[in-house]
Amino acid sequence: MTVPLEVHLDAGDQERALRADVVAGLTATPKWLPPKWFYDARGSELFEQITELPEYYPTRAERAILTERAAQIARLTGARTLIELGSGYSTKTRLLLEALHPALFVPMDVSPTALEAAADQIATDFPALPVRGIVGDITRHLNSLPDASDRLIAFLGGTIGNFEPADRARLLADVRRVLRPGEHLLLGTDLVKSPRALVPAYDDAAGVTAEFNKNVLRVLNHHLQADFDIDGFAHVALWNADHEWIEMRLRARWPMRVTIPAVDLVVELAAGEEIRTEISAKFRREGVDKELTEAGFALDQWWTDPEARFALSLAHA
Ligand code: AVJ
Repeated sequence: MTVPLEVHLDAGDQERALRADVVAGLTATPKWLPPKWFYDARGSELFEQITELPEYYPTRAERAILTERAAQIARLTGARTLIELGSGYSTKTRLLLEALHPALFVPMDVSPTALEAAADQIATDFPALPVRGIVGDITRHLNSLPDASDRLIAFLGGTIGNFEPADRARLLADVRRVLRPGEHLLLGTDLVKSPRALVPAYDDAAGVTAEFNKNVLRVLNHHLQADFDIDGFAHVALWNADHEWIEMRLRARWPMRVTIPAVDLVVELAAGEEIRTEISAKFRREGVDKELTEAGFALDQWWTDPEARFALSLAHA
């Protein structure tokens, strides 16, 4: 079954945003690129592979919590509309759909390929469920979410951790603003733990995360006619203990001059110089509670998996 997608991000829009980010990030010191550009068709597929790696525990831990709590979430929220932000392939969402039996499902993602696959599969498996897939950027298009009643917004996977604290505060406040008092947010957050467990989750033995990280350079080569030598970069994952986040970087193995014709830019990299491509913040209960409260939410429930690796928070507006 094919579900028509609502597109709030046309190709031109995306290219403009990519160009602006590339110019800002690659002319800065140190250099950086935002993680949302990982997720073209290949990047979304690589991320799906990551979720099945032995080292990458967050997806399994979150699924375990959802399996245990889905019925309770349905009872506590009484939600009739399920909105999922950064939905990707929506694999864990099925657990919520089965428990909630909502009148409407609204997945929103920047990746049209992942969204299309998810929306079509869910429409096939839940034939009575109206699905309204929205191709959009959660930092810009929350206003296009439907004004239905009794909404639950799910923001799963720990994707909130990809945003720096100030951007997180803005995003959570924006999510709060689209909800009416009494509507709910279900937020997935990865938790602070030993770097011995954290670092391998972002630097797996099979090298899938390394490929995922380097994929951002392929995206730049493809969309901006850049000439990054992909093999000239090494994948780096490290634990930043001060900020309590994982950082992924791409380290130039030798000096490079990269031309990016679409933005009329030449980027010089010294041997060993790094481009930061992602932060993935890890959380503690007090911090999540504080950030939710500051955004205007009230935390109702805090659930973790048995090993306390990952948490799901249920909050209301
Ligand atoms: C999809 C953003 C939750 O930060 O763990 C996985 C992305 N990056 N491996 C994460 C990711 C490297 C992932 N999120």
